[in-house]
Amino acid sequence: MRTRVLGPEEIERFMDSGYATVRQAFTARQAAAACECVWRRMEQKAGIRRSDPSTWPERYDIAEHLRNAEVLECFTDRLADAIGQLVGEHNWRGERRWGFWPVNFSFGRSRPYDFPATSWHIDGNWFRHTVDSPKQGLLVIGLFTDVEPRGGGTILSLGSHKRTARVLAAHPEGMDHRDLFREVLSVPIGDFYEVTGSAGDVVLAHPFLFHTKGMKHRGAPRIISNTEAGLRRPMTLAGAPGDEYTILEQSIRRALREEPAVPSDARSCRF
Ligand SMILES: O=C(O)CCC(=O)C(=O)O
Repeated sequence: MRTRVLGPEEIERFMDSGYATVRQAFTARQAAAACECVWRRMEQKAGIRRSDPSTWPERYDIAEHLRNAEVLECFTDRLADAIGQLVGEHNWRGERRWGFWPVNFSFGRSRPYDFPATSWHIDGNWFRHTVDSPKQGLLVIGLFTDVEPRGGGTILSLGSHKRTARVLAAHPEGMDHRDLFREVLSVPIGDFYEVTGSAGDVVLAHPFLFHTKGMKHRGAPRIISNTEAGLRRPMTLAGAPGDEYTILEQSIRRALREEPAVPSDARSCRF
């Protein structure tokens, strides 16, 4: 019998908090080989040299997919299985690619460490957002370097996917991403969580989960890749009796049924 990558605890974390982690979805050796390609590309595009910290900006985004074999190899069968578990293996479009690449060298190092109140968003500025949209599927965050606490990890607002689901359900005509951000963030968000882990870990985040870049006070440059796991068709959220729902669909159905919870340490945030 085939073993599933995500156990019940991770599935429940995805439904309730909005993310599940696949530890060592690829190896540290594979991650290091992919990082060589990232450094080469940063040098070609922006003159950023690994050997010369004076060329390092606070942050740099390679806004493209990298097609090198070393990079593609990091999209392993194990990762594909975990994605299939959440969105349904036949629903996922199956595109195994990495990009884009937010590299955090020292963002916010001159200020005291805190969770930023700005740049909060969900991904997808290229489509109109609806509660059943197939475009994003998941936010896939691949860690290509180790990320220690305060080491520049992405900050998630746990549970915010539920509020996004409610806002989108109230707008069946769909929303432009900026209108969506404004409406979701018109109330304080909280339950902030910093993504840390080892090179090769992958966080599978809910497509509706608000996140932002974290400050970086420690460690070597942090390299991640953000990609999506687009779906073949819109999600089914209100099917016929007896229909089966994917975990992603179940999470949205649950969010729409539940009473909204007040997040802890909530604060006003914006895009
Ligand atoms: O750099 C990060 O950790 C987050 C980046 C991000 O969310 C984005 O650029 O969409």
